[in-house]
This record gives sequence, C-alpha cells and structure tokens, in this order.
Amino acid sequence: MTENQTPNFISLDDAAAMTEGTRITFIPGLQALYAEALKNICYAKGIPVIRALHPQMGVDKVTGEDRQARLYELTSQTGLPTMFYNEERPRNVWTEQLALAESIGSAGSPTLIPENYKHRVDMFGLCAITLAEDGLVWNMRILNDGALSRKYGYNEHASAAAPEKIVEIISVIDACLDQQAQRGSQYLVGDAVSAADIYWATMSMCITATPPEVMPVTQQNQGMLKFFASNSKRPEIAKVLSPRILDHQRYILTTYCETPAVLGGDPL
Ligand SMILES: N[C@@H](CCC(=O)N[C@@H](CS)C(=O)NCC(=O)O)C(=O)O
Repeated sequence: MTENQTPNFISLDDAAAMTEGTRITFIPGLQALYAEALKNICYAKGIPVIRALHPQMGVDKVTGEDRQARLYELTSQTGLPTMFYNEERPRNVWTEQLALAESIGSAGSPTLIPENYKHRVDMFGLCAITLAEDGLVWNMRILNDGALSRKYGYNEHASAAAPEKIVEIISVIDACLDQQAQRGSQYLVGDAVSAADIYWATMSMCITATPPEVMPVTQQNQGMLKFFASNSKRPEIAKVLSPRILDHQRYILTTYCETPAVLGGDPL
C-alpha cells in the first residue's frame, strides 16, 4: 500500500457474503491489538487482506438495536477481529487465525509456526502469555475499569494484580531475547522469525510509547496511544522495559510488518 492510500473498508454483510479471499474486521483508525497483529501476520505471510468494518459495542442511537447483533448471528461471538476465508467458517480465535494464515500464505513467505516441535512448544507458549487468557493484553485490559475490561473479568482484586503479571511476562520475554542473543539469534524462537515475534512486537505496543513513524496518530487512536505510553511510564513496567525489548519490537515491526501501520480512519 502506498503512503497516501487510505484503505477501503467493506461492510460486514458484504464480507460475509463474499465467497473468495481473506476478509478481516477492523475499526478504522484504531490499532485494536488482536486485529493489528493478525494484519501483521497476514502481511508477513504475503496474504492480501480485504478490510471489513467491525461493528462496535453498544446500541444504535437511532434504532436502539444492538450494533453487534449481525456479527453475533454470523460468528456466535462479538470479538475483534473475525476472519473470513473463501466459504469457510469464520475464525475468531488467534490460534485458528494463525493456523489458517500459515496454510494460505504465499510461497516463499516465512514459516511462522516452526516445523520443529520443540520450537513450536516455545512459540505457542510465548504467544499464550502474550495473547491468551491472563496474558499481557488480558492484564493490560483490566488495568482500568470500563465496559471492555468488565467483559474480561475486571474487578478490583484482578486489576490490582495485573501490573505484577505484566512485569513478569515482560521479564520472561526479555530473558528469552537475552538467551537468544547469546546464541546469536535476534528472534524469540530458533534462528528465524516466528509468529511469537510478530505477535509480541505488535501486542507489546500496549506497554510502549510507539513513535508515529511506526504507529501513526489518528483521531480514533490518540486516546489509546496515550494510555499505552502511560503504561510504559508506570515505574514497575519502566524498570523491565529493556532496550533489548524495544530494539526487538522495532526490528520486527519495521522488517516483517507494514510500517508505518496503515490504519485508515482520520489521520492527525
Ligand atoms: N477472540 C480473540 C481475542 C480478541 C479480543 O479479545 N477482542 C476484544 C478487543 S481487545 C473484543 O473485541 N472484545 C469484545 C467482545 O468479545 O465482545 C482471540 O482470543 O483470539
């Protein structure tokens, strides 16, 4: 995509009705992390993505209808992103989305799920502490009270425990990168890029201040960017955010992902 091109978003109904291609739901202008990461996975795999509009939580002001009713009807859930491929069932969970991306990727694209099973154990373990229940994003999401965090188990006790869990996860990743550097690898697993690198580099933007040459500022994401940057300044997090973590994030995003990120929405 060239610099000035704004991406086109089709409707959810159109995406569901199509019988060919890879369609993924997004919120224009917002790097919703699971959607952003899947976009990066598809980019690394050379998969052309058709963007569709993800309906937002809440009720339509005019009709009073649940804005996600159609999404629920189509996918039996409402999480962002959902992924359609050809006429197959929609995929809503990162493990299924990753497996699909791996299988439909372009010839010559990197293998993101390592063939070596020991490496695969490491790769899925690192992804799980990043994306799965009680992982990095999960805990970041319950730092504050709100409609979304309530959906993910926010309560005072869980929220108070979240920062230490985030710190522990960052420390695991940092130790892994350190060990790998000593073996001469700049990747989280083995000697090549894997899904762990792409998911971590993308999702860890929730605890870093990411510059606009990597993540452009839009009307839709400015609040989120401020929140992410403020997380990076929490003393307990700042202490474990090593240059190694930041260098790896920058290297993966600028080498394997589309940077600056293409978001649509209203750039500032
Ligand atoms: N279901 C996805 C995670 C996506 C996700 O948690 N999305 C959140 C936003 S960060 C969402 O849209 N939640 C609203 C909902 O599930 O209704 C997965 O497990 O791979």
